[in-house]
Amino acid sequence: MSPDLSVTWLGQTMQSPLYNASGVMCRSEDELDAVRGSAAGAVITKSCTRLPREGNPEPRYASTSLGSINSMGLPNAGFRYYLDYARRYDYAGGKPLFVSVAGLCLDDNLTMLRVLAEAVLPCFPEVNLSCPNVPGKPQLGYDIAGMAEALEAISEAYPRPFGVKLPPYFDPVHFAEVAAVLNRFERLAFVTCINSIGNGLVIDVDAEAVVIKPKAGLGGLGGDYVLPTALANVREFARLMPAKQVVGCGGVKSGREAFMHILAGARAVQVGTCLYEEGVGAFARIEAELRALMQEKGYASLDEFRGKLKTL
Ligand code: HRO
Repeated sequence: MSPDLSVTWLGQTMQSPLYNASGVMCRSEDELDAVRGSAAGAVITKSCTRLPREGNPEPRYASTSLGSINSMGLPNAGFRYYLDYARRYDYAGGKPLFVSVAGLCLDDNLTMLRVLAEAVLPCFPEVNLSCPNVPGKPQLGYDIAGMAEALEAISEAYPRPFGVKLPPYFDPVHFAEVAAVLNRFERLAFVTCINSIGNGLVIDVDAEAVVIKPKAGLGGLGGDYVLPTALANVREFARLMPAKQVVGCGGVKSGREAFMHILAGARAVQVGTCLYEEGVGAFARIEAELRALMQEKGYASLDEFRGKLKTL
């Protein structure tokens, strides 16, 4: 029998654990519909601000042999656009909808979350605490006290389950401090690990130049560069926050990386750089590869190996 890739969480069942990482194939209704119409198990919108934004000057995305660098700068159609999409969304179709919000200040996040709460829709907000690309705006996820204060206000503004998108952390002390803060918030149901590794620098040797225009070439790294860091964050947060769900994001380009994320403890898995490069056909391919790997290993369901990574 073919292995079952379904996953039940947040009171919903997804037929596949895979969906798009916020930022990829999710800025316009057409892109969102393309993800929904693909083999993806869910859909997430582009992180939105209260008002529409053009984002940073181009070129602002470049692919490299090891992944990608981006400094998009939050180009998005504005909160109302994604709210309207969420109002029209076919929830009965069995693909949960996540709405990513990335206000430029706490008040903007609270305003958007209050409106979303009043709309009483079955979608789930993912609050982006980790955009590395807005000049002059540091990532809130790296200010642990500031993040705790923000979460107090967010928990009040949004009375139903929500999630946060975290930046990558690189030190066990930070994993523990962040987990201790997040564990205090009962309605915080999931954390997505990780956003891009912020402010990397890719250099084109021939041109002796950077490859993207904003921030003198600094940008968030995705793809192969980030896989081990993503897995470390997934494993550590899954271990330190047993009452929360962890969504893995980073370096997934085949069934093998999807398997690794789930083995490290991920409930669901987002695909970013690979989706950008390959398009929505990536979901069916990665799912087929994950099924084949599970079959080879004798696993019939994701529950049989999720979080069961062995140590030596
Ligand atoms: O739009 C972006 O530049 C962007 C965002 Cl919001 C984010 O969260 N992560 C990223 O790599 N790029």
